[in-house]
Amino acid sequence: MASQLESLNRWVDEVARLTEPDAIHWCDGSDEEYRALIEQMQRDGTLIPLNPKTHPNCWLHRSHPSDVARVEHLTLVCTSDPADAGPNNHWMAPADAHAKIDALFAGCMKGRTLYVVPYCMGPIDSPISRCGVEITDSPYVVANMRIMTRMGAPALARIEREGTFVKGLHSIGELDPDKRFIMHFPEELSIKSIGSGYGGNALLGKKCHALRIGSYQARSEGWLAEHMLIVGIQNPQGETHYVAAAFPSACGKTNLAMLIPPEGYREAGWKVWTIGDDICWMTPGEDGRLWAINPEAGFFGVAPGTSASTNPNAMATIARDTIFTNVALTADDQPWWEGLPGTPVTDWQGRPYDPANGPAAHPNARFTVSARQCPTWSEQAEAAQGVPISAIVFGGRRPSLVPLVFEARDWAHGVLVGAAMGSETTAAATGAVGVLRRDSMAMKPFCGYNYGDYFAHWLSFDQPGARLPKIFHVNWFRKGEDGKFVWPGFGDNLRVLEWIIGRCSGAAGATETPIGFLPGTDDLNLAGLELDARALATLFEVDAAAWAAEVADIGRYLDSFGDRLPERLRDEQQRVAAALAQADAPAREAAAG
Ligand code: SAT
Ligand code: MN
Repeated sequence: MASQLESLNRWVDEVARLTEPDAIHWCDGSDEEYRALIEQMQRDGTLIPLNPKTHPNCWLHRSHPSDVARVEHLTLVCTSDPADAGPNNHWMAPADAHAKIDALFAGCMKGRTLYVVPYCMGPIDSPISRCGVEITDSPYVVANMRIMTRMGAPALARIEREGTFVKGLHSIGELDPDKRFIMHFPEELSIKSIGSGYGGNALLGKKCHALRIGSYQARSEGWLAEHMLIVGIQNPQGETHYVAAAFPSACGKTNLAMLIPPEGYREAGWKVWTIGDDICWMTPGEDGRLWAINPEAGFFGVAPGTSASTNPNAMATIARDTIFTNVALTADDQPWWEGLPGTPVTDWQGRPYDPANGPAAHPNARFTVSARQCPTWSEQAEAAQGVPISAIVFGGRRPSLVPLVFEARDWAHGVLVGAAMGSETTAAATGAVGVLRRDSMAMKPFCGYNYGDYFAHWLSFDQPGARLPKIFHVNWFRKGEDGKFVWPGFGDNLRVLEWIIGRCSGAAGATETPIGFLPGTDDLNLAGLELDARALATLFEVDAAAWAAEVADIGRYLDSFGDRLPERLRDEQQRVAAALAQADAPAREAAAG
């Protein structure tokens, strides 16, 4: 089956001439096709069957040990003008990039099958969705794309109707880190990736299309492609508010998307609905609100740390029909990772487990699973118009300074809060103060164009008639003087989400501070939580002098975007700096007096 679309056939022909595969297979996305792929991979050892009693239809894939994560230094954005890629991306001139990578693609599929994978990012009938075609020589990638996207005949039909699609060319090549590149050509809506079979490098629908190319498309078409989970919070009155939240890696996006309410909330009738755990596409609706879809159809989640206590919904989701990558095995072939009960006997590289070799599962071991298997999966994930977003939440790992939650005073302030977000790492060896790495909107590795232009694009949504979400910042990771987390996190984060939703509907109170609105202690439902007065003071403290230093640092960060930085954002930073200076003045006078 070739396509009715001339431009697609021509591209497949061109790629086949370059890469010289033995065979070409057009994927239809059927169950039979998936089964045949799995059987073939089981025969050649790409997949290892797991215990069919405990984990029906589950497989283990062991990647090459040097191919276990995204490779930011080999990930390039290739625009004609380097300034369009910005200081936030690695850049190469498009002609040089094509020449360099095409040399690696030459003849690389000899002895292999070339798979043509048509896919749709988002519900197949949604006007917000966008399509792509990935060409790959990896059946593992095909199987993962079938779980993570709407892949096959319906996507191809839409592509033929629309006549346009994002082109993604992928080969595992020689899996040689020295011959590995992930290149993006946003002006051509195309991606070329070679030398890696790992998720974000190889499942081109995910970070490459849905974020890097997607953010570029979104800017020219007037929408937003963001690194955000989408969760629905249903209150006891039966109303559901949708929240989109951006956090850098390893801050618990999947856990928040699948949150289980604390007991008191469950009894009162609160429910949580999962729409997405990683990517969110938002577009203004006719009513002025932002409407969002999850462009993905599955979860590509981090296994280590996932357990019945941290995320029971995730555990239920991955109990069947799941591909595990780089996990360890128990004696009876169950998948195992750090954080689970039981003992591993085989590590992620297939060696007998020996603690001297490090953790049994690779710290970035993953599960790939259909989102529909999640007990809290929402049917609204299939809604063509998307879901209306009430609140946007930014968050990072900030052991000091940043309170549990605050609300930006308006959209422009919210954009500043998103631009300033970041995570602190402690220099473990010395125990020295944390190093703060800013990661604006958690998009540092994923924004396909200059961050300065991206901030301007965010600001542009603030228009007459817009009914934009309120913007908040949360910090689950505040530590006390004893070095322990002050806030329990996980299910109790619903208390914070309740306040956030209350602010959106006008029901919840707040106190104004120079950094934004904070809940007073009476505004947050803390019933059933044991937090002493000291902990509460820490969680809601705003230290004006320390914040003044933070906002000055934010100013220096904004400077790094030079003349692409929108004036409006600089004004906003100076407004907050001035408010802090004023708040701090009485304190300084008192100290001086
Ligand atoms: O980049 S991946 O999608 O493989 C994983 C992640 O960083 O979210
Ligand atoms: Mn992610």
